[in-house]
Amino acid sequence: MPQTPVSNHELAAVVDKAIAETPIFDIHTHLYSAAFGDLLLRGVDQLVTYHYLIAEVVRADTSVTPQQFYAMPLQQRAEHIWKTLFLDRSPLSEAQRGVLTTLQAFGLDVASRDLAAYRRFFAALSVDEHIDKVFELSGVSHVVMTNDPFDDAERPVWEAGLHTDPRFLAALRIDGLLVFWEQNVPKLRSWGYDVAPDLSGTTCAEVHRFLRDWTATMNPVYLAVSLPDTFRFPDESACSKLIADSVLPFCKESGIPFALMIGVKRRINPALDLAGDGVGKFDMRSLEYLCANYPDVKFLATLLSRENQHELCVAARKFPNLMPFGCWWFLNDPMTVDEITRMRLELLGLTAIPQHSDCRILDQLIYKWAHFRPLLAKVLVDKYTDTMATGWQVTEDEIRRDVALLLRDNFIQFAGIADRI
Ligand code: FIX
Ligand code: ZN
Repeated sequence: MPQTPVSNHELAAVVDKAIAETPIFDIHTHLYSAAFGDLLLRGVDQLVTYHYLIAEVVRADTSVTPQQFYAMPLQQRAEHIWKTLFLDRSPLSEAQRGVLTTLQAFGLDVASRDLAAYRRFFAALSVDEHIDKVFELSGVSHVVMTNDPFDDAERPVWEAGLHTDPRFLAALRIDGLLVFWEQNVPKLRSWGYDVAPDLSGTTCAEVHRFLRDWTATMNPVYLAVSLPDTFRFPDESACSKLIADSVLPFCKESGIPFALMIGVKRRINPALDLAGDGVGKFDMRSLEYLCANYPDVKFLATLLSRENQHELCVAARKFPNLMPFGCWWFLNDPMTVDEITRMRLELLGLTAIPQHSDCRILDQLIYKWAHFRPLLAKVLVDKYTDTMATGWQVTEDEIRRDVALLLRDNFIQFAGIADRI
């Protein structure tokens, strides 16, 4: 029975319903399954001390230096942020609002401003109850983790085969190879890989073997690296040579995508630690070179600079093996999410991945997606309205199909993991 076309009057409600009912596939987070123990951050004190809020609190109260802040125990840091950013002034920033959206979703009394009561609520949740509740409230079906073999706390969990939760998929993060090569050579050698700092001898073949070994252990849905705005390819750096001689041959051989996250200026203010990173505009020629010269490799890409977004869309129009994703970090704010999502739909149609959460704390899964849904809905209603103005008709099933492409199927198809979901 063919469906009746959606009227302009019905459109917004149909789009909202389709978005609300589509299980989201969150392709980049820093979350961990329960098997990883304390690596999984959760609860209101972690939520309130998110590094985005640390950057905001050191501006708001300069009487407390970053050093003094970081010397505080977690609860005291949370109380300082709660007072400074929520009580002494209204919480209007995206990260501040996110805390409140999350508390509201759990049914807590946000108007009470009672941090102690919020703590009691979260303290009563076991880790399994907490994970289940957050997946339920967030509407997310799967998250992709950020998994680092060089992390001494994480590696033993993999080696013991303890991770089994199918909602948490792995991404093999290789900053330890590409960004911190020289300092990790001793570790690689201690694990039996015959590598040398100058990449001589069997180094590149051994790095290829390392990638195969950790792929066998983690079964990652992609390889990922976060690269500075100054990243260039090809050049004479160890990073470039390892990409050319180990990573790309491995990705071609395995079919596993390579996710490039480019544009961070790490620790422009070292005193802020994780909160001290900045942003810089990247020269797109290197990404265009990679896509053009390695047509058999699938590249996921997210760029940190707002100024790079239009170039990324144009490049994606030229290279089917390039999949833009997310409104990353400093771009995950209503203004830039609207601008970038609209730009992608207008230049790429329904062939990009509009968002990822980058959550570091379990509970953020709720607010990152609760904030994104209405922004996506607004842009989609505008675009369907423009198309329908030509006389084109669209049904509810087609809108559901389109929304599923954006929130899950574009990634599942690009990564070739339909058989795992
Ligand atoms: O490189 C990355 O994965 C970045 O997302 C992180 O380093 C960053 O701290 C972050 O969490 C941004 O949202
Ligand atoms: Zn991240």
